[in-house]
Formats: sequence, structure tokens, C-alpha cells
Amino acid sequence: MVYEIEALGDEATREIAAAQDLEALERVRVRYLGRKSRLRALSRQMADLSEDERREMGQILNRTRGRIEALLEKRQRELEAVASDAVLMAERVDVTLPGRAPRIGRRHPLLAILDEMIDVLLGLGFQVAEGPEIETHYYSFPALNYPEWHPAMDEQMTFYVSNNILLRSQTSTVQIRSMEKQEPPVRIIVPGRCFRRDTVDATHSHTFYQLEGLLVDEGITFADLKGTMALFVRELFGEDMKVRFRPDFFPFTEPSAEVALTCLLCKGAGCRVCKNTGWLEIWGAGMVDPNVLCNVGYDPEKYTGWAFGGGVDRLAMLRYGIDDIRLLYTGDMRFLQQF
Ligand code: 2U9
Repeated sequence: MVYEIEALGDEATREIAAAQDLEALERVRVRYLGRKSRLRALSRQMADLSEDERREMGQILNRTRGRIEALLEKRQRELEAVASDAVLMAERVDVTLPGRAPRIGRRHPLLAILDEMIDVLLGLGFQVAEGPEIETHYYSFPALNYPEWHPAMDEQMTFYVSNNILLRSQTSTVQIRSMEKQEPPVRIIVPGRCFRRDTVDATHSHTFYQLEGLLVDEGITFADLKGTMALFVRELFGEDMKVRFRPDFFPFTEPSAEVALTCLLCKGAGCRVCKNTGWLEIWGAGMVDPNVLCNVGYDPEKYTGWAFGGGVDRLAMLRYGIDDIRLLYTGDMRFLQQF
């Protein structure tokens, strides 16, 4: 019996050491210490022994049970530590990995410079007016004093949706609509997208942006136009900027002028971009033609006004050193992320 008890103890020791997880260990515990275990059977058999033998066997049995319990507890702590290590490993976070930076949006260069221009003009008392990009023939041409034979009306120049409906080729249509709705004084600027049937290359786009301004009131003169344009370029590009007016012709203004500003690149010294003149011919301007005022029901004897207009794309290209207008319209993130 002594031999059997000691053999049981050795067997349990081996199995406890071999248990690889907590469930296996529990099975070992039930097998060696449970109600149906051989240790329990042996202690029941002790009833048949003499008192001396019972005492001796009892001591050996208790020692063996104590040894098994101690080993079980030790192994249980080991396996619990392994299990929590496994959880930690599974939930491990590598804090040295590079993070995923959120993509931050930014202003498109075209709209960035347009916003700056609008800011300056709002400061001078103008309000922003908007209108449809798809226009009627009337607002596009007759209302703006274009003669019936004007080449701008040709379908080689303008995108037509139908005979009477077209994509606006300038934002001046919005000024007509605004004037129809109100009496002077009118002080508006119209930023917006326009369309012309140009063959696309590095300097031409069928879609482009314009900014126009219109001021109509009693006693408005060409001197106000010159002063406003001079202030505009100084606010926009710096104190040293100047404007130059030269005669030009537009159907909707009379007299009309081409407006140049000091070359942004050479500051007037002369360079390749300004063809050594020191000037960039960027805008057109003039006194609103009396016929246009009549068309919207204003009395040209009472009111006078002026307007200016120009492309935004070329200014954005000059400011940011962009050499191909198509880059402004392809939505290529590699290009746009630079601004
Ligand atoms: C009304 C009356 C007059 C707006 C003006 C220009 C001169 C002009 C062109 C420059 C290059 C357009 O982008 S471009 O092709 N524009 O030269 N625009 S005066 O005159 C107006 C506008 C509205 C009712």
C-alpha cells in the first residue's frame, strides 16, 4: 500500500508537469484528488487496518495529498501567467509603427487667389452676385450690346445647348440680371466659371474663371475706375504695384480700356513672361455703354457706371508658377497637394 501511494504521487507529479493548459490541469486534479480518485479509495481501505498501521498510512496519504495539492497550485499559477501573456501578445500594439496621417484638404490655387480678390473688393464695398452658368442668348449677347453679326456668337466660339441656350462665355450676364432686379446704386462683383470653345493647350482651357466688377450710380467717372483698379492691385499684390490703361474696344463698354499691371515676376524690370515690357495685360475695363444701361431700364442721362473684368486662371498661374492651365482642371492630387 505504501508503495502504491508513493507511485501515485510520482505519477501525479509527472502529469501535473505535463499539463499544458488550465483545463488539462483541472482534469489531473479531479483524477488524483476527486471523489472517485485512487487516493480516496485507498483512504477508505484504511478502515481494515490496525490502529498503528492506520496512523502510519494516514500520515503517508496526507503527505502525498499535500504534495499533489502544492504541485497543482504551483502549476496553476504558471499556466495562468502563460495565459495572460498570450492575451497580452495577441493584443500587442507596436507603438513604433508610423501613424496613418489624416488627409487634410486645402484650397485649390484657383479659388485661393479668387478668394483673395473677393476679400479686397468686399473691403471696397462691393457685394458678390451669382447667376446661372447655362444662359440664354439674350443675356449673353443682345443685352450686352453685341451687334447681331458678332463672331462671339458663332458656334465655333461658344458652346450651345440649343439655339437659344448656351454655356456663358463671360460673367457679364449676371450683372444684367442683377441690374434688372434693382435700381442704382449697384456695386457688385461676379466671380464665376465660364466656357469657350477653345482648343485646349497649355494656355487655353474650354473652362476658365472670371471675375468682373460693376459700379453704377449718379456721377460715376472713369477716374473712379482708375483709382479703384490701382487700389485693387496694391491690396492684392503689394504697395509697388501699378496699373496702366490703354484704349481698347468691348461692345458693352464705351470708352473701353485694356488694363495692365506691373509684372508679378520681374516687378516691372522686364522679363520673358512680360515680353520685356514690365506689364501684364490682365484685365479689360470701361464705362458701361449707355445702350446697356437702357437695356436694363436705367436712364443713361442720370446714371453712369463702369465695369472691369478678367480671367483668374492666368493670375493663379503667375502667382504660383504653374506653366500649364490644364493642371488647374484635372484634379491631380500630386499637383494640388503642393499648395
Ligand atoms: C456689364 C457691363 C460691362 C465687364 C468687362 C471686360 C472689360 C473684359 C475680358 C477680359 C479677359 C474677359 O476673361 S476675359 O476674356 N473682359 O475685358 N469685361 S469690361 O464689363 C461689363 C460687364 C457687365 C453689364
